Amino acid sequence: MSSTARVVITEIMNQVTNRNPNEPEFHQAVWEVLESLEPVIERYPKYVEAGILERIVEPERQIIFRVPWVDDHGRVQVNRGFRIQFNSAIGPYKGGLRFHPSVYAGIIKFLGFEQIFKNSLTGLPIGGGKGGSDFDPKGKSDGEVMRFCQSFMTELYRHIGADIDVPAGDIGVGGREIGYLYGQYKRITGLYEGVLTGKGLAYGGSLVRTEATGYGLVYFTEEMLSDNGESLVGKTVVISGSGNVAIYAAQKAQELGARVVALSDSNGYIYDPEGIKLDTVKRIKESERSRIKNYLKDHPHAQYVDDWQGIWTIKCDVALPCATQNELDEASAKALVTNGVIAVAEGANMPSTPEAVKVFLDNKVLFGPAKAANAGGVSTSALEMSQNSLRYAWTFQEVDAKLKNIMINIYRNASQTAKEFGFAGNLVVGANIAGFLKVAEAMLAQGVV
Ligand code: NDP
Ligand code: 2IT
Repeated sequence: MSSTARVVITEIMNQVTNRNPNEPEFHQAVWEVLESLEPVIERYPKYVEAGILERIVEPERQIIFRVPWVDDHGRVQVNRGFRIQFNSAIGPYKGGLRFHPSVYAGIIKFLGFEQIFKNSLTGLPIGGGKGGSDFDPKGKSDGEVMRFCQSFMTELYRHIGADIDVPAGDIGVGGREIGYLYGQYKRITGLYEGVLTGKGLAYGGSLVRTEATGYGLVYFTEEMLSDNGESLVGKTVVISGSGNVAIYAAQKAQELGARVVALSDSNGYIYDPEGIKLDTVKRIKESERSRIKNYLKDHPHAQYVDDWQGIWTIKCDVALPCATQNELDEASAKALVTNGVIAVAEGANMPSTPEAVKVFLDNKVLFGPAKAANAGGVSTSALEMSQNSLRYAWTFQEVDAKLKNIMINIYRNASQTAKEFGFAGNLVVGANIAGFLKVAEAMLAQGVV
């Protein structure tokens, strides 16, 4: 690779680390993209001359705010709220809200940065943004969650809008939270508009949005396998997490003929060699909001292991990390390879460490990076926005068919782009370049803004 391109990206990376100290997740996400862009910089010096790289790594706007609320014991609690509006070159800011105690600016920036390229890959007109709070919904009553969401929206409402910035769910934010957030937005502004996605079906939500990230992940995986003469039929699948993404990935994988044998949460994993019974998991996670180990109460033949990372030592053909960032490290990747894994596709955002990704690529494991593989959620969010603008609702079959088509196109675009730039089979490079090119062209056309 030319040393000039390397010098350019190294300089930009140094600026990013100096400007954003102590934000390792953000640095990791930026470096992965910049490294992939070396061949683009060589071929198109115009992007460097127009300062596209310096601009794309700097969020357009970062909002940090106080979120005070009163708990069930009458005590005042204070959390920190974030919304990072990263890039609006190709559409209004779009991306989820994460409520988890680990949230700080570096997490929201890494997620917002990834979202720019993911949203571009969907082919739909959405820019990149992300937000959230260090609020921990675990163990909170519905009343506490409602009061927190109302306080959060009482600040956020002034920064968002159906044509400005459209948040959605992520870790710790599902249908319940979106409902409370929407109610407060409507109450303050008086607007009945598509300002959030992932809404309930009774008030403007889209069919398939709940299932979309998991279904999309599996459509992507099936396309990746089929392009390599394989399919999910009869395959053993391990999925980490047991939240929204993991549950619906498991459901679609089972529908397509795979056997899903494990799921996890942040404490440990369950292994059911007969195949996970999803009705039980849905009851535990969606209704009871309790722990995955309770699966054994209904299915005593299954095993529970109190070590969430141990899930990657289970022998499988396909691994779908669907919990959180950096959950799959080099040792786990090596264990998967030793056990004969043929495909890994990321449902979570940045779940594989850079060392793990290298192990997969070096060993010719089919590897679907998050930006491409988990884009089904935000794609269906964009379809929800379309339906809200039309004041119309498509059927389940219509939305599902569009989602499947989008995922197949993302796979083909990433795969084709990787080939074009001399990295055939490397979907990390392919997805980063394909996502970047559309945003870069839009930024170039719109001048220095
Ligand atoms: P949920 O809150 O529904 O579920 C999160 C799951 O991951 C839970 O099982 C949780 O376990 C586990 N988890 C969370 N943090 C950790 C941790 N630090 N260590 C181990 N396990 C952890 O979130 P989603 O399913 O929506 O999100 C999962 C991933 O998918 C995230 O990376 C998210 O960014 C990504 N994603 C989500 C999309 C969506 O539409 N929802 C779209 C695209 C990507 P526990 O209950 O113990 O915390
Ligand atoms: O990471 C993601 O793409 C999401 N959490 C979904 C974002 C969205 O706007 O639907």
